[in-house]
Amino acid sequence: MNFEKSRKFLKDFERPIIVYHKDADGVCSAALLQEILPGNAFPNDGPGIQVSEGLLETIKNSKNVVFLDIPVDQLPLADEIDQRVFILDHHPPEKDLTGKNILHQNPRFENSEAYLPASYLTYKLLEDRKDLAWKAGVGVVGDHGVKDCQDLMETIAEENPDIIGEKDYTYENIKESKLGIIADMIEASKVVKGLDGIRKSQEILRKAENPNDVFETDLRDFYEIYMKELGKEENRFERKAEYFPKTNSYLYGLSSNYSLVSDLSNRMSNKNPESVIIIYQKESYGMKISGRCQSGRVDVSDIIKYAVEGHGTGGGHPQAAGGFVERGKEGIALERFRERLEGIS
Ligand SMILES: [Mn+2]
Repeated sequence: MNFEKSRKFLKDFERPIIVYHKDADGVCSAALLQEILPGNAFPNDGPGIQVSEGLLETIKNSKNVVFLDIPVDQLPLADEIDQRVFILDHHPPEKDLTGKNILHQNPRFENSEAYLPASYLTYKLLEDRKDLAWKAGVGVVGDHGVKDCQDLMETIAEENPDIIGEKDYTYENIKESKLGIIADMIEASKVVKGLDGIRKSQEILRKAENPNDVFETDLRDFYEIYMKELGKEENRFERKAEYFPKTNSYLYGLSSNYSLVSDLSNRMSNKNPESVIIIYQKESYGMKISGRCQSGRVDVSDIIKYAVEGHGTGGGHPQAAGGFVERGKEGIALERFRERLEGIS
């Protein structure tokens, strides 16, 4: 990726609108970019990767726009905006939007296998700010990107040795370190407070001068609520999940009011890497689904697509996928899951 080209392109950007993905990687990339380019940052506030009508208006009224960690090429809004736009993303791209007014950077244009989270890329864009490596590290661990970002982990170990722990920088080790806890704190802010939580996280990460600044904030309270809730659901899962021995699979409906489908499926899947884990949560507007099978023994993306067909959307990776079913069709999807997990078809 050509960072020099990006720096040049951004040179005449003045107080841009920065739109970042509503997760730890997005939050941290925006906080890092604000170090060199002050501007108002907004999380994408539509479903999934989309933005609301209101935010779209704000975007259109700004001279310069930056998108961080958002695959803009997969959104209809690419045709709607004609100001200068900088996109820094790492999701598998569908097309390169680079044109007269747009610079679209994604390491996958050159290497489709690259897994370099947006906060790692933003850190590289800054140049020589080793003191900020930890902020990039938070985004990287939040996005499960530790493996390909070893150089960043080494810099963090030099700058803030107490937050990274073991010398062996695997995802599992980093996840347990203070760095991993900060990433979980951001996730917790979203689970407990929704978009307002993400906005709060972004403000805190922007202002924090060192990792300890983050621990003494409201995020800590969100984290405590989140961990307690997740623990409760974990216990309930052990007692109540439907088990399908033939396929070594679990199907479980959350009782929490917090949106924990993907966090609980990650957690249960870490404990049972060989099992298929399907977690669902009924909401007033439909049902959210998250599936995992870490060993890759079964393609969960395929199972979810089958279960939601005709009544929702679903997909992702073979080992980790998600989906959504329209209100009123939850029962149909659950029956299809049971049919598949029982191993009949
Ligand atoms: Mn990301």
